[in-house]
Amino acid sequence: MIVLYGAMASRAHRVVWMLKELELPFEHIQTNFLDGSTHTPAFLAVNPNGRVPALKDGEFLMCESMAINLYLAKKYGNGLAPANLEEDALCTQWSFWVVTEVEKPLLFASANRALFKAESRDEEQALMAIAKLDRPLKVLDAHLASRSRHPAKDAFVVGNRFTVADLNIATVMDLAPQCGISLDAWPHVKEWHARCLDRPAAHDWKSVRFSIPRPPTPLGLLKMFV
Ligand SMILES: N[C@@H](CCC(=O)N[C@@H](CS)C(=O)NCC(=O)O)C(=O)O
Repeated sequence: MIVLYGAMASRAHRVVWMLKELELPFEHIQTNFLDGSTHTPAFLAVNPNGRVPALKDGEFLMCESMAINLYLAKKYGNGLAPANLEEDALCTQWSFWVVTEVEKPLLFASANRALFKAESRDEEQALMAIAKLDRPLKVLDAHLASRSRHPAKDAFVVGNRFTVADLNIATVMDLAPQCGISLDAWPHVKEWHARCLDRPAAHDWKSVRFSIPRPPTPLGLLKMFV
């Protein structure tokens, strides 16, 4: 039996997408990270980091959304899994890439555009964060452009099919369309992202709306995003 901890309005939605792609039944424990539920002794026994998502697969317990998705793809297979060692390396590479290069500026921009209450948003900070996205998204844009087969624009990040690499990158970038962050500057990324989000397994996320409180001090803000 698979158990997923974490509400949809959290990084747990990344794993819900993967579980649905793989058509795996699972128990969903909607642990809310905003009300202290991730810091109870019971939850800390599941994930001592006090964060969601966490996953239990039988007796096996793990955390970290990208690693969970790589595990699920490899264990439960189908075309989403890497087909060989080189694809495995590239799926890992792109999963690390998106959380180190894209996630924080995108989250910061999204918070200042939509996730913080209107009176706590700062458009200048949003624009600075969006500017930081240019370097990594140019890299992804050029990568996808080099893989596009004409006339169809059907490029994928690794191999010539949708894999865990596409899913992991696309799900980190989910906040962009929700939070009014245009991908127009990176047309191949925009087209690829829309195509990924069109997959039925990704649809649950479309209806999720949430807000996060802006930390009261600049240090709190730094701790939240850096
Ligand atoms: N790198 C982790 C980050 C997990 C994370 O920060 N989760 C947030 C919710 S989206 C959380 O649980 N925060 C609770 C806290 O920081 O106390 C992952 O990708 O799984």
